[in-house]
Amino acid sequence: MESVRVTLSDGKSVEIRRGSRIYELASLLSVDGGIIAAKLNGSPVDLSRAIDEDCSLEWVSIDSPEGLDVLRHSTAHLMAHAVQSLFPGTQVTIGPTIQDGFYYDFKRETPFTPEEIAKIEQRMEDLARANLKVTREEMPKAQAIEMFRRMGEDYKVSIIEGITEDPVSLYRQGDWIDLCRGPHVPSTGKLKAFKITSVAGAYWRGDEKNEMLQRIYGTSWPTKPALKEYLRLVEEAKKRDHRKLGQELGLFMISDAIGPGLPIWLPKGALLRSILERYIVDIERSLGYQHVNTPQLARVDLYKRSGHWDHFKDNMYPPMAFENKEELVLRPMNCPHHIIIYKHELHSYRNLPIRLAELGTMYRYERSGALSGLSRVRAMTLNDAHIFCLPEQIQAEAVGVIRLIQRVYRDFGFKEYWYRLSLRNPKDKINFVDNDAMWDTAEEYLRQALAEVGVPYKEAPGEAAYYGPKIDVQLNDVLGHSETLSTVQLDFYLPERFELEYVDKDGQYKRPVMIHRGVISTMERMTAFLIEHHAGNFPLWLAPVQLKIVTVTEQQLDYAREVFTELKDAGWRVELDERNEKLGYKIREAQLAKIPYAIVIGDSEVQAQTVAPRRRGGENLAPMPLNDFIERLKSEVAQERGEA
Ligand code: TSB
Ligand code: ZN
Repeated sequence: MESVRVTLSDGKSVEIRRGSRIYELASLLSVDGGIIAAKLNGSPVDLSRAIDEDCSLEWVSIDSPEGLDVLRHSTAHLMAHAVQSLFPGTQVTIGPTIQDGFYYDFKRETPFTPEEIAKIEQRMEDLARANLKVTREEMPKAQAIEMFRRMGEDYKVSIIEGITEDPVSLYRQGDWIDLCRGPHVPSTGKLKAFKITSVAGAYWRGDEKNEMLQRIYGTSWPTKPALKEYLRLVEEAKKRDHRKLGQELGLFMISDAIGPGLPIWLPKGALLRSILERYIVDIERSLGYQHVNTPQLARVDLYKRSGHWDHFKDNMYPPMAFENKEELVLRPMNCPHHIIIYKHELHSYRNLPIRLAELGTMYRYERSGALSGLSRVRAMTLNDAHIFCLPEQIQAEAVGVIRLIQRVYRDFGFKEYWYRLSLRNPKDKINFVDNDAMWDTAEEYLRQALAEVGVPYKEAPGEAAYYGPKIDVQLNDVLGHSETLSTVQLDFYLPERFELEYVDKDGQYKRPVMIHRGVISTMERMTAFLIEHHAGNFPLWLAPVQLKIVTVTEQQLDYAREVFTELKDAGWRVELDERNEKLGYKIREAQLAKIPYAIVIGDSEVQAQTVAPRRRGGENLAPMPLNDFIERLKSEVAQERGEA
């Protein structure tokens, strides 16, 4: 018997008969049942793949990211199978996986009705229960084109014509077949917990000039309880969605008249934003940052010199030409502007570090499909700073920024977040500047800083900025998807490009290092996150309207106005509801607006010169003199801000 050697990911190796299937090896080694695919020499393959030569092999379990991808893609096939068996004449196009699920686009004249969707789900259940074997086959490209043409699948024909592979691989389950790279589950019975989540129109190849297709979205999980939990979280996320709450609370809007990704801050949102801005600017001043203001446009040459033009162009708006032919771009980052400020003067080692901060507005081209409310926009203002320092100051500066981030998060009420050390992809010399020694040094500094703060972190190759590695601070949303808010980036590259200098002790000119950092992130992303994190119930210190005074009748308005003025003069953000409406109605409105306190005033409060506060959640506090209430409010803010 001829045998081959398989090296497993734990370093052990086994000999098996040449031509054995991977599932045979799995049962030989009695690896557990949660395996749905494998990686053969690093490439994902089906369990039915034959092992023909010495190789390395890694198991892919159903609940790993790769396993879930296989599961979900197989569920997309199951759905397409169901659709075509129910609605002959419907053509298939593409069906990729997405976060937590998949979709499949179908060519069909009319949209699927809810009844049809229910039927599709039922048919999917039936096909899964039938436990059809899923098999892979290869076919010369020309033959595959011929086959799909005969089947009337024009889109598949055009897809195959567009790929270079020959032969192509196909997957068959029962009487249904699709072009696919795979891998897939061994049989449809592995698909146990799925649901169609929505339907939408989508253009073929995403192009508005093309015909409209019917897209069906679905989700798929290894077990029924996992599916149930996911659906529960989706409902929770919908309630907290910042786009919905932002509208209801009058915080921001997006208008087609102005453009996608260009948010408009309404009065209450603008108020919230200015609270964030003042908060962070005050702290930064106390920490030795100097604030500057620089233009949002600059000569394109500035961005050519910085390397943005080469490495970040996809995110930049094209240059605007002027009468005198000078070309200007909207800045996608603020760094080059701060660098020009640094270069404006000669610096001695004694002046460093120099910390230049700006609420810097910048513009990035983001794909329209990636835009989302305030969390991913095209016009944004970053709580930015660039620290120019000596090499021996790097660690202390980076640690200082991490500590600042921790303080801000505490004040915002964020308890769960994690650190990501974002590294280059060493093989990619295009998206990351080509200088291995520089990257190694910079990465090491950031590791040291993380070690000094003593926090755990995850490494993420390929997530660095083009100019250097970063420590990104990641926050999870309700669905467990993480997003970067704060970032600390170490940069040896831009100082080189712009020939930055300082005069050292020995009188020599030397190169400073730059740390780019954003603490609050962009005002846009932070606001989106704050809304979702607190489900619109902002902490007292952040709430755009903190207090709302409501009277039982108009009789108490004179006293209510006195209370209003006193609170306002003491710096509280307070509103007075002067309308002649029922008390219950006014209180309910204050509650819907998620205002932390309603201050109720009736005859007894006027007589006793007190106020009767009612918390957002419904709890009534005993009436008390206004000054006592103000003291309470102050200590509540102090507690929220960790100052108590
Ligand atoms: C920190 N030059 C650095 C700066 O000095 C910089 O711009 N870094 S960045 O590209 O990572 O952006 C900083 C932060 O802006 C990100 O961490 C992210 O929180 C936020 N951000 C990036 N793109 C968008 C966007 N399209 N919409 C909203 N916020 C964004
Ligand atoms: Zn920067």
